[in-house]
Amino acid sequence: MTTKHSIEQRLRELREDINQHNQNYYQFDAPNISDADYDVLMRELQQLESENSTLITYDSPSQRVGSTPLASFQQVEHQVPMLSLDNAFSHAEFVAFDKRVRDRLGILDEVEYMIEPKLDGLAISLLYRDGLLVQAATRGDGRNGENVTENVKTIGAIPLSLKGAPIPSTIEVRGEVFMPLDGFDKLNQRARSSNDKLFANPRNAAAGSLRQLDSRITASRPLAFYAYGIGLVEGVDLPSTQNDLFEVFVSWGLPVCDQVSLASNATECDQAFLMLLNKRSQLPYEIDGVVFKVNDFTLQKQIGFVSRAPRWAIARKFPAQEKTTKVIEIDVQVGRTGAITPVARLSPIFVGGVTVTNVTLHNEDEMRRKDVRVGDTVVVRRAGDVIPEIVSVVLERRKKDALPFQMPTHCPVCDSPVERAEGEAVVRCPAGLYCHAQVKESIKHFASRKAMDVDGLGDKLVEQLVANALINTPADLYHLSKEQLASLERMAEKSADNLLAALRKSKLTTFARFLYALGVREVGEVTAGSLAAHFGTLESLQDATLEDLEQVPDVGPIVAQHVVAFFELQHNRDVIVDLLSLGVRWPDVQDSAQLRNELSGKVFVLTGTLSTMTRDEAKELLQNLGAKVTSSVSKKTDYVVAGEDAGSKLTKAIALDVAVLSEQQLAQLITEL
Ligand code: D41
Repeated sequence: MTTKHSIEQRLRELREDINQHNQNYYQFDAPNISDADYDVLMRELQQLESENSTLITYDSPSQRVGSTPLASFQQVEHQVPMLSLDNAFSHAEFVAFDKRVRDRLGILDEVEYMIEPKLDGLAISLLYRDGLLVQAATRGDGRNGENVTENVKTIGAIPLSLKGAPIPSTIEVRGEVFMPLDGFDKLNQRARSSNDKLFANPRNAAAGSLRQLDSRITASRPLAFYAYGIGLVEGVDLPSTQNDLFEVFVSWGLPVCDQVSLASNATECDQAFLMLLNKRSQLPYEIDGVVFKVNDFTLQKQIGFVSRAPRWAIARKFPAQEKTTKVIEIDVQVGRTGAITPVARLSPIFVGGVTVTNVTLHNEDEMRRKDVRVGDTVVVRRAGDVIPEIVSVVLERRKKDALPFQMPTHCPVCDSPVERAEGEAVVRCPAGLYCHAQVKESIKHFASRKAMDVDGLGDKLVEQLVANALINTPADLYHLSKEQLASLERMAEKSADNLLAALRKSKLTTFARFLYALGVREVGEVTAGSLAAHFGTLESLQDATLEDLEQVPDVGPIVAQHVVAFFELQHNRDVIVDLLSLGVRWPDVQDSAQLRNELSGKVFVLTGTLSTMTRDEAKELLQNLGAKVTSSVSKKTDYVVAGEDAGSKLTKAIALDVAVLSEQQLAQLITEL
């Protein structure tokens, strides 16, 4: 007969076994059990627990499967702020860092550094009380993060309870949550086969996975974790170096990176950097640099930190990554303004954290300079968050019969003969809105976030709508019926309703947004804002002459010509009449001459939470009134608008004697204009 005692005994065994297997797998990368056998243990545990629910413990491995979705993440304050890392981009910058460290310490010769790969994931803080994981929070702004405990508990690499002795009564363990490359590839393969959106890189995948409100989704994502630091600690004496801290982490069952080392001086740091750079492509996870930390905690304390980063640590970033791959095809794309750009289709290549399959070659001149041909082996570069580019062709590997690329003489979409204006590098299809490609692109632009902001109208949908001849101009969007929408591929009634609601909502806009949405050549967001502020009404803009237009700040003769040419076209005037009759409208723009005296050119910084609008809305409002809105406070700032819970920006404003306005004072300032 099974007694309560024997059940407890078996539960304990199962939990210990499973925890040990988890540690073997995640920490030592040495599983000694098959996935199937692991599942058998897990199922037995779950079965026993479901029959004896009073015996479920907080840290049982069964608690990792995720639970019902949250409505939102709570904010949590970090007991000790999570600092960030300063960067060095060269050996010289690292040497300067080392010199600063030694100068501060008065050490003439050498300082020992701990060297850690810089994992490309998200920093996280784990709070253990009496050995139990009670809270996990993202870094946020370093002081307040989001409570992601439910999600973090699903990460197998993170122990739900610390083991060994002595265990601190309280400890915040800091480390990086990341997605190993094999897991990332599998996740994207899965996404591809179910036609879901692919993740751009492992970092985004890790961030997206951790930010799920439904922890069951997080549980299905292959996340991992390495510990590298601590916040608050109580009830235990810490070791005296960063290197020893790693050993203590391991003794508690926390995973740490095994590619760490010690260096006794700057020269050895440089060697270690080059070693890791070399190893980078063989590592099972993405790293984007190397972190150097003064190893001795006493020295760290002496050196201290500045507001957001310790002075005793630095991250040296890797240079831009380059890889070679093959050009499968060179297509040409027709943009919104008819510009025809060659696009190289590449054999997919993982470089600088993303898989690259298309690279635009901008224009014919660049194409000629680089002389990229179909079948060529090319060097692809991606630095940081920059758009990937083809650096050069590996000429030794060019096939003898490879032919130079020829720009088409006719538009690949509407077959009009292409044109190249004198002095311009770009070849264009002159057909304007008679060309389907340009229709599609201009409608996509019209609906985009900074234009009319039609939520949920993606590129694919616009393409379908144009291809099925349901729309031909931006105004046609507002003629669409629910039946028409619901008849499209991958559109159900609900999504049709949502889109119609989004379209209705988009009709109330601002004059500046409307102008930008029209897609006049050379009229970007900023110029649209200037035009709106200057002319105030559509009528006066439409009637403006070249001379009138050139009065506007940052409008030159070329922009002026494009504006005049746009409004001269009957087709454009018709579309505008159509849009207005369908209910597109905006509040009156205030008298511009008056505004120019009051707010124009004034520099605002918004901080904290506003109660009557979002910060983005406030920003738009101020910009429409001719003010500038920037993100950091300096002597050049005229006003800081401080909402609820304003933090460091407010402190800085006070320190610099910059005028601080409450939300109410801002409202008053605007109404008094
Ligand atoms: O691997 C990393 N991404 C990493 C990040 C690391 N190995 N060490 C780090 N150490 C720190 C300090 C020195 C401030 C404790 C870090 C980070 N910070 C960090 N990452 C993102 C914000 C801060």
